[in-house]
Amino acid sequence: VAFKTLLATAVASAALFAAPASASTTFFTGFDTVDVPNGSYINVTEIEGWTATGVNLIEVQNNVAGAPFSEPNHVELDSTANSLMSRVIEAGSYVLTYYYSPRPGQAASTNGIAVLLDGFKQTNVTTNGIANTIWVQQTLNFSVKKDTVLAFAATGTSDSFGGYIDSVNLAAVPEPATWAMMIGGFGLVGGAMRRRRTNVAMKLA
Ligand SMILES: [Ca+2]
Ligand SMILES: [Ca+2]
Repeated sequence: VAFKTLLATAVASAALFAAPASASTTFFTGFDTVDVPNGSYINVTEIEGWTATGVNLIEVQNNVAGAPFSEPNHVELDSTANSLMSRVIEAGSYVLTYYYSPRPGQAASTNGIAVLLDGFKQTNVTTNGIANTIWVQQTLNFSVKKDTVLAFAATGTSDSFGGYIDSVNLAAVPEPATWAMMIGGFGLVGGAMRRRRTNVAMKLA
């Protein structure tokens, strides 16, 4: 194998590492860029790329009924009634992580938060609230083949008391085809390097 071929293969492998073959959406939203007075809350139609769908808004709380996961704010989706916030993501394979807490002092029957893809429920989490927030990380792995609406929605009793979310992160993972190409690329480089070492060893002998 010519060194130029080796180099080209190595560069191709590096390029695959740097940029997955297909476009994909990544973001982090901690809901901390909106000014909310400490000990208070506001209802908004949009925050950090998320948009409220329907008449019910997104409630942004700053230490008004429990502490956030990341200071100073977190979101409650049962604002005045069960609400939903969404955004469009590109085709790709993803790992979605977010922190969930029940609202302190409220029952599991009113604290649900669901994740939806194009309106189809993927997961739903709810627990009983205690004296303060109990933040637990949630993880969802999924793949979508086209532009898709990713949404969080309040579930359970619609009564202005609901589950909380904070520190939402969407990361892209390489498609299986990309992995196969990367592994193939490394195999070529590794094989060529082994052959080259063998040649050097033979010359030395
Ligand atoms: Ca936060
Ligand atoms: Ca509720």
